[in-house]
Amino acid sequence: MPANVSYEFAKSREKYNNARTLDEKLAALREMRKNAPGHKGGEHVRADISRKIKAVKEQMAKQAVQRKKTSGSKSLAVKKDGMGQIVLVSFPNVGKSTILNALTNKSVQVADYPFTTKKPVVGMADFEGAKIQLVELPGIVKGASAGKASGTELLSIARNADAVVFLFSAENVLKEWNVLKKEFENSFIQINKSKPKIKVNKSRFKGITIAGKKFLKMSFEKFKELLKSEGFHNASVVLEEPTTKEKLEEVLDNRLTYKKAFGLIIQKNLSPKPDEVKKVSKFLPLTIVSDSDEETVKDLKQKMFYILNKILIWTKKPGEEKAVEPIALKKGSTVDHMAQLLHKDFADFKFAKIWGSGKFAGQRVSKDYELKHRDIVEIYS
Ligand SMILES: Nc1nc2c(ncn2[C@@H]2O[C@H](COP(=O)(O)OP(=O)(O)OP(=O)(O)O)[C@@H](O)[C@H]2O)c(=O)[nH]1
Ligand SMILES: [Mg+2]
Repeated sequence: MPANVSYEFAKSREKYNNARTLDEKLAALREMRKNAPGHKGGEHVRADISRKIKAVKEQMAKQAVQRKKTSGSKSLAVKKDGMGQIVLVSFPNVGKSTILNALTNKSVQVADYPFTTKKPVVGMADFEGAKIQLVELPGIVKGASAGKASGTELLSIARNADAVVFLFSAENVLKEWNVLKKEFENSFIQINKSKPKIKVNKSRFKGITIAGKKFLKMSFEKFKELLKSEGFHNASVVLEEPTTKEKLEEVLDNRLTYKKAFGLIIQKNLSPKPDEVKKVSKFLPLTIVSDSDEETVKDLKQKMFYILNKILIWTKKPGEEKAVEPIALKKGSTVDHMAQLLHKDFADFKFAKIWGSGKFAGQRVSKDYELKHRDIVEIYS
């Protein structure tokens, strides 16, 4: 029987099982250690956590050595920079370079023929003093996911990005979307879909445990069978939404990745057909662009910032002006998250003062205060 563990422990274990990097793993393990059952029966749990921490640290050391050896080797992903990476995706000759140039200080060649851009091009767009990284991918065509026109490489860059902006020719919105949609689906990139709130984690305890059983929309026997067929003989499962067979299969398919996206209809001569716009906007919010003027640029940056799901915060020292450059945090971050990110010396700070979202300027707030976009924060350690 599994040991009786707290909700906090289960949550941190879930973080551990979902951690993608060694850093994330280590952080989650430390949290698990904090929340581990303190009673005598919890001894083996605590010992196991310690073993895992040791192993992760060893892996980190190995990786550091490996990185040194292989630095310089090519990767398909474009190295991330700024607060988030957004890929510009379209058929050839739609208007990606025009948008990239308008939003960044790039001057990529723009021309009225397909495949003007032959390699991914990176530019940084300024947003309120922070930077959004834009990557123009060379045109994507039908068959890209099977390798046509370097499609596999291009789609793997999209896969690694934080969000996607699709561009469409006004006269062919629906046709182009149908092709791009298919190529992304074939590459297991889910556009504007949310990952089901179902967590399946391998467990070192025997059997299958389930939290949130009221959400199970199939027999427990079927459920176990499906898990076993995917190699989960011992697992702990947390359900936070109605769980059908299809949803569970989706969660067990680790090829899938989820991206937020919006679409731009580039209007040159013809206007888009309203029925096509209506159909495509079921999948993507769409905006018509006919000119890269100042107002359009401002609006596009705002939309890009919005899909990155971040907030910008400025730090400040007592009696001084706010910092020039903001820091970007995930929406929903607290003062504590910010302090952890800034410096280890701030890890045990006493309190903070907030200008912006507080009730009044310089309001004293606690560690778990949720920051809002454009807040200015002073930390007292
Ligand atoms: N009228 C008008 N023409 C545009 C607009 N955006 C792009 N174009 C024209 O469309 C053509 C292609 O533009 P690019 O920006 O090179 O398109 P691209 O998607 O980068 O093209 P490839 O790199 O070849 O895939 C050029 O002739 C542009 O001048 C726009 O907003 N309005
Ligand atoms: Mg181009």
